[in-house]
Amino acid sequence: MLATVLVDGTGERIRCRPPRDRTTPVVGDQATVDEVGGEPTITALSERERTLSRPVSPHRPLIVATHVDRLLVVSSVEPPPRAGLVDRILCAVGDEPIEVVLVVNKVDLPGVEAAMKRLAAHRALGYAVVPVSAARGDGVAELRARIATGLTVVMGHSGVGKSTLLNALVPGADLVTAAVNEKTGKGRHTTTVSTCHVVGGPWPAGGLVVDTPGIRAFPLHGLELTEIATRFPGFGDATERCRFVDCLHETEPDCGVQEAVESGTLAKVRHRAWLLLLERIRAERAIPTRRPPSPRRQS
Ligand SMILES: Nc1nc2c(ncn2[C@@H]2O[C@H](COP(=O)(O)OP(=O)(O)OP(=O)(O)O)[C@@H](O)[C@H]2O)c(=O)[nH]1
Ligand SMILES: [Mg+2]
Ligand SMILES: [Zn+2]
Repeated sequence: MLATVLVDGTGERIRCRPPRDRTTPVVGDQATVDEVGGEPTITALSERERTLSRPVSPHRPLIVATHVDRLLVVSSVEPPPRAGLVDRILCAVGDEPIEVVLVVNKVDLPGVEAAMKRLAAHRALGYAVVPVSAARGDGVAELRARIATGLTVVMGHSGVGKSTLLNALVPGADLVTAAVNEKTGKGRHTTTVSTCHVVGGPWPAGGLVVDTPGIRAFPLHGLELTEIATRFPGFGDATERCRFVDCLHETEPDCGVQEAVESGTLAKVRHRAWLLLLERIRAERAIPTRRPPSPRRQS
């Protein structure tokens, strides 16, 4: 399959043959292109960093893009934001230096306050929560300015209006959109492949923004429970104060996270959100609930 390469300086798009070693180029790869046998061919790809993957398969994460500067996690007033998905995505980002912006679309619909409330705990943790309406235009110009440089990836459930928002941000993007199912209120998984668009001025002065297919499930394959526990947004260095290195912050003694809740430095809702995520991931992976560690025998 040929890959499209944007040429630095001119912004020209050229169709290139993939590298000989059969690496599949992904969005954001920085490619060296040479003429090989009279055809433009990618001869080298720079090392990937700030890579965003969707952990859809236990065997192979699906790379969404690399050299990502910014991630817009899009939710909407209807269907309403799911804080659990936001947490999973944030766990996948881990400590990669990628700016995360939580976008709440469709603020032209009733129920804005309730929708914003669902992300209040994340806002309290310091994440930017940006209300927009792709349909009516609220917040669109501000968001366009925010993504005018660097590589931005747009992710979220089906039907939240990611493609509609991109159409508003990038005149001429012409992405296909579709109404959510009236009965279930869910999206129809209209977007099936990621697409990349230039925004805020011609490349390379402008930015790039990537539309992605709606998320069905975000199972965090490839991450152990303890790793997810360390990455859980808001826990910060509280996890470093746990007595057990494999602490899952449930009922273990001397747990930094439980202590942070007790002392009021960590919101109770965040601990509850963690316990819920843990329970769900255990169910998805068919991992039995761990018994609390037995107390040391007195001698
Ligand atoms: N009221 C309102 N509806 C919107 C807004 N943005 C998008 N929609 C509608 O929401 C529905 C879904 O929009 P899409 O852009 O297809 O959603 P998507 O997130 O790209 O969905 P997938 O491609 O399936 O992941 C469409 O009917 C849009 O018209 C908005 O700001 N307000
Ligand atoms: Mg779409
Ligand atoms: Zn702990």
